[in-house]
Amino acid sequence: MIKIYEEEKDLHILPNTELEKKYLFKDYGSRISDPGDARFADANSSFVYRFRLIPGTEAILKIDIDNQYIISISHDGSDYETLKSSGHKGDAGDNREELTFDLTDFIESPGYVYIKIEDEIKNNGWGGRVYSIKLNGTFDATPEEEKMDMEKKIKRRKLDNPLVIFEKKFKPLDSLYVVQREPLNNSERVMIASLQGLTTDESRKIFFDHPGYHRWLDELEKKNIKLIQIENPWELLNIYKNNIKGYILCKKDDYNAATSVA
Ligand SMILES: [Ca+2]
Repeated sequence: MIKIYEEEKDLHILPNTELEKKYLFKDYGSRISDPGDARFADANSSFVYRFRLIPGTEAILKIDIDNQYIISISHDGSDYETLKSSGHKGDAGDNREELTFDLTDFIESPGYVYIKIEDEIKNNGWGGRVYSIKLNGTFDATPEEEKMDMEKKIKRRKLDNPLVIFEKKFKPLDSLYVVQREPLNNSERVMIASLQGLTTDESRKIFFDHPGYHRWLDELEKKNIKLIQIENPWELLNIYKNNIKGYILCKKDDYNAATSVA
């Protein structure tokens, strides 16, 4: 059982503060501007903020920024897509503005959002300069260790099959015992159905044949599955005796209860 810790937050991050340290995930050579009120990335430098939000909740990001910037976003810190490029070719920050981005549809499990700032034109200074980051949303406050366990579980599950959590491997089918359903009385039918349940892990299984099911047999024969006709259903008890640990004797009308108990 994984518990999700949620925390409503209206974050307001200013560069070069303790609060910023908490969310500044990677700093590849960015600098603090002279009055100390902004962080900028010139040439090939960049910086990345990381947040953990709850998927399916609303999240609004506001970035106060100027100069030549590219703002990009990622789920995992490696594949980024551009949120906005400044298109600014000039120098001094005459293009400063607070940009707003709705991240609601972007957040997906396990909830990480990476925001990267870099220089749009690498060879002329005046790289992207951030004055503040605001993020209003529902944050995932799950302790880091639990969060990592959860990610591992999700990754493992994705590797196998995104839809399968528990998987049972069956032996491939090579042949079938075919029992005609019509001649059997109810008790015999219950016995055969129970045997079918006990032999799901065998490579030779039991098929209950009646007119509506013939086409399945035709298909199986095409796939070279050997069909073995069984005249006397009691033979099967002998064949599969090693699969049977006991039996429940029931009256004619009690077999629903009896099979539940079994
Ligand atoms: Ca530049």
